[in-house]
Amino acid sequence: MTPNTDTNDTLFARAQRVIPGGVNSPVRAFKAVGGTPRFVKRAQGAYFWDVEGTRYIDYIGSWGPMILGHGHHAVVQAVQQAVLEGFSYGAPTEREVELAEAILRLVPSMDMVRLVSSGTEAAMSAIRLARGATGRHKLIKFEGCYHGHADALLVKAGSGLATFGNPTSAGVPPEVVQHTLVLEYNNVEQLEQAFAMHGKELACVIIEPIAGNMNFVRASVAFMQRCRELCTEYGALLAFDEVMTGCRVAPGSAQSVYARHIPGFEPDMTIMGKVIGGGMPLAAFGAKRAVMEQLAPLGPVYQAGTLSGNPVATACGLATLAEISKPGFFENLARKSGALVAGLTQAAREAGVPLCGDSEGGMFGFFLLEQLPQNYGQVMRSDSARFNKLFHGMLSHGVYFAPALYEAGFVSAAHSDADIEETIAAARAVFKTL
Ligand code: KE4
Repeated sequence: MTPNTDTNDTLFARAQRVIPGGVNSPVRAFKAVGGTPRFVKRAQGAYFWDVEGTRYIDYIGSWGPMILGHGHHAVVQAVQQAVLEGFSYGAPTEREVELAEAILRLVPSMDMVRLVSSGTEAAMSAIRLARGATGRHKLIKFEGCYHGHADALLVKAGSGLATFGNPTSAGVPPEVVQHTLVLEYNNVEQLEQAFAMHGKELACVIIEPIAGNMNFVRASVAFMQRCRELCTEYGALLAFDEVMTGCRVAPGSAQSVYARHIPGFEPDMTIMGKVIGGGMPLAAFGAKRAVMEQLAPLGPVYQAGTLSGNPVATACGLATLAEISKPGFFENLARKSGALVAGLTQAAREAGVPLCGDSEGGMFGFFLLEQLPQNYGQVMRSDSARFNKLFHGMLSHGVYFAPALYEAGFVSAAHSDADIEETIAAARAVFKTL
């Protein structure tokens, strides 16, 4: 076999001839940071190697799923065994029941769950279910939160609370987003006004409880408490999009973090993905039994999928959840994420670079700002040119952060203390060049 002479550049040029932008998901194209994306040849543990043989400490981990690190032996073994039994049946399997039971043990706010193949599909289906279960059409989302690319969710704020959303993407007819109201994250006053105006027409409020699509912005406890109270008062469903935070920030996901501050706190619906599939195409949405039984084949809300509950993906997810459920797993993960953020903050301070960060479990974020932002407008005050220089500086030191300042970072169980220290040492050198 001739040695692969492809470089990242030649592969990117070749890819762009046959795939739009050379990638199968836009953020991978490095458009926000410039330069050439790294084409992954293989990955193991906390690292991946690109086609040129360069090793990177991977803080993306497939945008969250790879919480154990790449190629965990127990997961590889489970997947290898599963494929020997068949790739896909289009018929029910015990493993789907086992995974559903495992998810419900971890996230007890749900009585039932439906498995699907992507976070987009899970969020889209959850919205339809909320609308079908309440008989209402309108929904609230928040600027800066991303819930996949279903038409009704590709929407930016209208001009004020009386006007509903405008499409953020070509190809989305205005009438599709006319029921979607976009509010400012963490803005209690706006939320209360919106409910006063539209509360009885609202099917749901969908929110990223820790917004990883704004890098890392927490909903304040006060804001989350008002979301819960107003949804209850007006009969709207509170839908937690935990595709990113699910089983990533805590075993019980972000909702268990809020329950520490708000006694008895529960959302009405939960949307999950990424970690529960362990890197294979698997996501889920769930709610209390009365809501979930509105779904086909029991109820009038239709939803379906050829590969839903795929036997290989469920094997991958089950093996992953078994590992994260072991004693000490999240304590160790949180310690490493915290050490990384603290080290980056200290290194930046030594170089006179404003940087603040936050972390929860195995998810972290940092901003080239003096203070942690509370909403999208504040996040976008970041100096993008300086961030891009930081990104490429770290890349040249073999550290792979998210190629966009509004994306979160992820630490896996495979990241060692030495990896964290190497990352901080690299940052110390790069901050001096900013
Ligand atoms: P997918 O359809 O990409 O599986 O999931 C959509 C989705 C839904 N909800 C949340 C909170 C999400 O973060 C996502 C997807 N996350 C992005 C990262 N920001 C995936 C990376 C990408 O788009 O390539």
